[in-house]
Amino acid sequence: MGNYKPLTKREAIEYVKQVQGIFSDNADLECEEIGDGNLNLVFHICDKNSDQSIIIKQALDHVRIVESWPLTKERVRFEYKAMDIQDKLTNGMVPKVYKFDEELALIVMEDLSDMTVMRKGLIAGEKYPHFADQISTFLSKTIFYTSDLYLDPKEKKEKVKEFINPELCKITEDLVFTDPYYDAETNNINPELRPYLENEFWKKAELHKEVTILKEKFMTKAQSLIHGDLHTGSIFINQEAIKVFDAEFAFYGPSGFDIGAVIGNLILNYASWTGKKVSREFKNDYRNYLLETIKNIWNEFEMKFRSFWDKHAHEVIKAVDGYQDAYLTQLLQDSIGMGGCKTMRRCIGLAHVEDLDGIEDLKKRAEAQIFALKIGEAMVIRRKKLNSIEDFIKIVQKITNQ
Ligand code: SR1
Ligand code: MG
Repeated sequence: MGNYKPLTKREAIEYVKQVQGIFSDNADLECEEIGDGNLNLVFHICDKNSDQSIIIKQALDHVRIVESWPLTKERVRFEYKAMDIQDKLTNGMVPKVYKFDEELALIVMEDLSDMTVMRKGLIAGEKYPHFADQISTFLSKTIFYTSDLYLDPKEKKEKVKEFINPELCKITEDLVFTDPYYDAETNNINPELRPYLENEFWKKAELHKEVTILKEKFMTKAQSLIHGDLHTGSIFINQEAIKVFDAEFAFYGPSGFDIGAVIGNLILNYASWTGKKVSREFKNDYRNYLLETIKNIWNEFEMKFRSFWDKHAHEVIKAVDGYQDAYLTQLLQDSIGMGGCKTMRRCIGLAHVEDLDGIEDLKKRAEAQIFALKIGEAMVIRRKKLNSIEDFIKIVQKITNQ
């Protein structure tokens, strides 16, 4: 990466002009830097003559929201390679890639800004009736076909090696599984939440132990090639389709981490309605919609996963009575546990979510955060007793009605 430099808007235009086959010679290009994530530069480049547009995502050599925190630019290679695999397995559920430039640590890709970032859609109270079907397809295909259930063991181990992504994993190990459970310097704490953390949350020894068990699983269980950061801000959506993006955290990890990320982020949105000025009817209806979506995601995931297993798992695996059921029960419990950690980190840790931080009144925000923390805690503590997603839905309903 010898010639690396972060691009300016003008340089981004010059760069894209020399990429063959994107814009015509008479294109009149304009560029905006629209990155609002935690790590990267994102350039939106549009041809005023044709309305054609593309995105350049370029890695910075530090965390964008914490300039003093250096970070490998190599993450773009993991993202590019993971997108390629996800694209092939899911028949295009990721943005199209036009060019990968390792030296400049960038990917030129399809502009999907005519779709909505799902988090924003949920905050606005939008419903997406096909989401459970779409995301369960993405999850079941990427999880099954990159695992030992399907791949040749040697090929699988080569893939694990190819996707060793230690720096990005370390971010997750710290920000998701460690820092939220003590008064870490990196945390970002609503002052109205602090008394609850000091008097109750940080004293929960059982919770801390169970989160640490899940952390060890995250660090050691090379089960499938996972996206690694599959929150609702990593999904473009409209009424017809989804596109999953931002796969820079991809590595071989526990399959439940991606499923849990999706569920945990739906739970964050579920909790956020506590602090909002909406009618009781709207709130109840929208929350029911979110719970129904979670239920359908798991049930549709399970159905698809079982059918891939029945058709394509190794014969020796298929021959073991009861293994499929045991695998799926463990996966459900991992998913809910990991999802609980993803829910809690967004209330206490460095990087928050707009669902909760959009609640301006800090007292009301703390109320919603405590509600999310209680659900997150139950997800971790009670995961081992879950036999179905319906068991989990009942737990959420019970906490809601307390
Ligand atoms: C320092 S990076 C903070 C967070 O942003 C990413 O989206 C990941 O969720 C990461 O934990
Ligand atoms: Mg991201």
